[in-house]
Amino acid sequence: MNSLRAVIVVAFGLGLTSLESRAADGCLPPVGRGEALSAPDERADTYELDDAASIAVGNTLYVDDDASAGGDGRDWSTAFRYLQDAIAASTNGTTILIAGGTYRPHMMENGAAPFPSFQLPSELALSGGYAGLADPDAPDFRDTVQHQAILSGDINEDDADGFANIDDNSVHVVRIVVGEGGQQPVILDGLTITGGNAVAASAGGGLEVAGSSVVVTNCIFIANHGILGSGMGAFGNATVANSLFIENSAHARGGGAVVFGTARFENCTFTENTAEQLGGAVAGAPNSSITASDCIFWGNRAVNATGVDAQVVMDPAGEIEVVFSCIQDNIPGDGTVPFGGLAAGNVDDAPRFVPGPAGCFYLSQIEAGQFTDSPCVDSGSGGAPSLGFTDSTSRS
Ligand SMILES: [Ca+2]
Ligand SMILES: [Ca+2]
Ligand SMILES: [Ca+2]
Repeated sequence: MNSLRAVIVVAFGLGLTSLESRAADGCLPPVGRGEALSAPDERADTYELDDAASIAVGNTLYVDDDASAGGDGRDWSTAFRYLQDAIAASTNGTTILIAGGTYRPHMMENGAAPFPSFQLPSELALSGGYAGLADPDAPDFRDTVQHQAILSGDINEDDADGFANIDDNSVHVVRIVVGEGGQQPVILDGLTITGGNAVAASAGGGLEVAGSSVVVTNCIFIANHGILGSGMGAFGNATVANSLFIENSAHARGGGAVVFGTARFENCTFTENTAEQLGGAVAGAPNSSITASDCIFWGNRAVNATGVDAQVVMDPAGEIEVVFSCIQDNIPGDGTVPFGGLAAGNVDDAPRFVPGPAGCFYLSQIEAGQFTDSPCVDSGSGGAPSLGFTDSTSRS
């Protein structure tokens, strides 16, 4: 079946959000023929971008928060304990495999890290969700929900609900900087990024794309804060696929993301993000460019907006194209979305989220056992297999 996307992973054990309570508040009950939703091993946990960047073949380093001190990162059995040590040991083309666990940017083997952020130069790839030392017989087993790799800016481990105790947090949990090796993008795959507080720097609490470019797949941006673009601030070039932006909060615009450069979103879900002005989900700055396809922008809030601007807002001097996406506007269900002539294929009905293994972001679907189909089922730009979903899941 064709499908307007959906997302995989979610935040187990983050402590900053209650998925169970959200399910009770806003999630449709999983009615229907039993379990309904995809088992973890049925989820499409990879997403192939048409023009996905390939990085130069380099060495592989291993990180696991359960590792002993003094590892060299050359294998799971000698993994680095801290992600910062792996980044420091990386060269152009290094891929860093990250086992399930929580990683905070101030921690290094020999004292505090030089930056309270994970600063990533060009041509580096971070891949999370591996079993690592939790399963010595199969450390390469990967499931980004079961073995969630959390990059957290909550340095003092004291964050609480309502963005309490975040003054001490990382300004940017992850920063993409222009490296010496070239302009190949950084790749982030299968990570949960949380606890950034960019108020001191304005944008990009979770991820700041300060220069160069980034390709993000299968990631979750949750509970980041800032003035603009609390989940992601893209000053360079960002391609984000099959990822979830949830419960990020901005004082001004772009609770989920702000774009100053260029961003392309594919198969992403934005929900429960907030902004005190406009663009609860995404905001574009003057001269920026945003393309979104097969995305869901639903249930985000902006104090100064009641219509589609509460979800997505673009400066008049920028360019935006949102197609084959589900967007909440001021008149839901009338079949039109106020994005001018660019609104091809968009849906303005509620996506009917139901809970699944990763949280309440799955689409109600008869084929998956619910009584009704989400209006987003069979609404995507292409067939599920062409979007990388090859198994029969709630998203197919
Ligand atoms: Ca671990
Ligand atoms: Ca804190
Ligand atoms: Ca409408």
